[in-house]
Amino acid sequence: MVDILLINPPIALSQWESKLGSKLSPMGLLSLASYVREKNISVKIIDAYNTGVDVRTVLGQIKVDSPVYVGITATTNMIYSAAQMAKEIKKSFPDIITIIGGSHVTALPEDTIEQFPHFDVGIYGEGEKTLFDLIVRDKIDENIDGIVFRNNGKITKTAVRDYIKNLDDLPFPAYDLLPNFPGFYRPSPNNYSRLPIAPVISSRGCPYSCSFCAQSVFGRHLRACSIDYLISLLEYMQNRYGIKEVCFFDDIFLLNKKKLYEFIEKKEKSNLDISWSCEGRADRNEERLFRDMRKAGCWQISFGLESGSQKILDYFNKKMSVDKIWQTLNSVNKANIKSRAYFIIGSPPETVQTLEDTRKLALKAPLNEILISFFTPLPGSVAYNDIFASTKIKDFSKIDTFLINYIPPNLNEEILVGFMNRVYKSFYLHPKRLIRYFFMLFNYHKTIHLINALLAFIKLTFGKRLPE
Ligand code: B12
Ligand code: SF4
Repeated sequence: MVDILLINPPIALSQWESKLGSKLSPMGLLSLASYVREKNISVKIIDAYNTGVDVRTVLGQIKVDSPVYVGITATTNMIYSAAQMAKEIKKSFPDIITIIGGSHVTALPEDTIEQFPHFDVGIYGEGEKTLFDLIVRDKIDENIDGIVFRNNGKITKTAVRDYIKNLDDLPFPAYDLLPNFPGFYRPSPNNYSRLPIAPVISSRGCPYSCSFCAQSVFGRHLRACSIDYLISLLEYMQNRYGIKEVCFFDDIFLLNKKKLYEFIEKKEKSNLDISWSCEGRADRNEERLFRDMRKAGCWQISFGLESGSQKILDYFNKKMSVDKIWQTLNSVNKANIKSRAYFIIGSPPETVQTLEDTRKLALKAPLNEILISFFTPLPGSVAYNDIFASTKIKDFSKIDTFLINYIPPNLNEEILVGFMNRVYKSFYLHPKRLIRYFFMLFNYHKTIHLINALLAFIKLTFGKRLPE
C-alpha cells in the first residue's frame, strides 16, 4: 500500500505532435514525490504521458498499490485527460481521494473543480508543502492553505500559500521513482548533444510579465537554489545515473550574472563532466559571458524571441528591442554556442508586415533551430484575461500553441499557416541544415528519434490547424 500515487496522465492522440519526439521527465511530480517522501510518506509515480501506459494499466497498478490519494498533474491542454483518469479511478475505487495540481488548476481553481466533478480537491500554486499538509492532516478543510474543494455544495478556495523561500530546502527530485530513468527520457533530437540527459530546475519565478506567459504557479518573484546545492545535485546525477548533460528548465537562467559566474567557476573546479543548455532572454549581449559559459559546457541557449517586429514585442510587453535580439544572437554565435528560438505569430496587432519582420529575423539570424507557435491566450496569462476569459471557454483540450485558437483582425488562417510553412521550409530545407540532419542519421542514438521527430514535425506543419 502507498500513501499517494502521482500520475502524469496519458497524452491525447490529437496532441502527440506537441511533443516533437521529446520525452521529458515530469519535474513537478518528481519534486512533489521527493518532498513528501523525505517526510516519511510513501509515494509512487506513473508517467503515462511519456511511457504510453493506458488508463486500464493505471487502474491495475492502483489495485496493486492501493493508494489513499491519487495526485494528477495537468497543464491546460491535459486537463481532460486528467479528468478522464480521475473519473475512471473514482468509478473503480470510490474511496480514493483524487487531487488535481499543476498550471491549469492554478490558473482557474474554482472553474476546474466546478467543471470536473471527479477531482475531489485541487492544489493550486507550488504544490510541495500543500500536498504534505493535506496528507498529514488527512482532512480537507479551510485550514489547509492553497487548496480548492467542494464544501457542502459550494466551492471553497482557501488562502494562498506562501512560496517556498529557500529552494535549498527541497530534496533532490525523485528521479529514482521513474523506472526507466534516465535511458528512456530525452528531448527532441536537436536539443541534446550528449546522453544520458536530464532536466534540472535551479530557480522558480520570473520578474517579467510577458502578456502571453502563464505565470500563476511560480509568480514574479525569482527564487534560486544556491550554487553549492546545484553543484551537489549535478554531482549526484553524474555519480548515481551517469548523467552527461542537463537542460535547465528555469524560466530565465541568464538573469543573475553574479550567480552564473559562481556556477561557472564552481563547476570548473568540480569533477563534473556535464554539458548543458538553458533558456534565456535575448537582452544579455555579453560575448565574454557567453565564452565563459561555453568553456563551462554550455552548448545551446533557447530564446523566447517571439517576433522580429518591435510593435509585436511591445504588445507582448517583452521589454526587449529587435536590435538587442540581433546583438545577443551574434554574440552567442561568436562564442560558439548554438541559439534556438521560439516565435509566436498571430497576436492581435499582427499584420503581413510584422510577419515579414519575423521571417527576416528567423531566416537571417544565426539560429540552430526555430519553433513557431500560434498566439494562444493561456489560462494564467494576461492575454487570457484580456481575450478569452469573458467568453468562458470550456473546451481546454484545444488550447495548444500548435493550433490556431485566435485569428487577428488583419489576417486569416491561410496567411498564418502559409507563413508558418514557408518559414519552416526555408529554414529546415536550407542545405547546411539538411547536411546536419543527414549526418545525424548516422548517430545511432539519434536515428529512430530523428525519424519520429520528423514525422511529428511534418504532421505539425501540414496537419489541421483549426480546432474542431
Ligand atoms: C519544460 C516545460 C515543458 C516541456 C515538458 C516538460 C515536462 N517534463 O513536463 C515541454 C516542452 C514538452 C512542454 C510542453 C508544453 N507546455 Co510547457 N512548460 C515547461 C516549463 C518551462 C517548465 C515545466 C516544469 O517542469 N516546471 C517545474 C515544475 C516543478 O513545476 P510544475 O510542473 O508546475 O509543478 C509544480 C506545481 O504546478 C504543482 N503541481 C504540478 N502538478 C501537480 C500535481 C499534484 C497532484 C499537486 C498536488 C501539485 C502539482 O506542484 C509542483 C511543484 O511545486 C513550464 C513553465 C514553468 N515555469 O513551469 C511550461 C508550461 C508548463 N508549459 C506550458 C504549455 C502551454 C505547454 C504546451 C501546452 C505548449 C503547447 N504545445 O501548446 C505543451 C503541453 C505539455 C503537455 N503536458 O501536454 C504552460 C502551461 C500553461 C497552462 N495554462 O497550462 C507553461 C506554464 C509555460 C508558460 N509560462 O506559459 N512544456
Ligand atoms: S516569457 Fe519568459 S521572460 Fe516573459 S514572463 Fe514568461 S518566463 Fe518571464
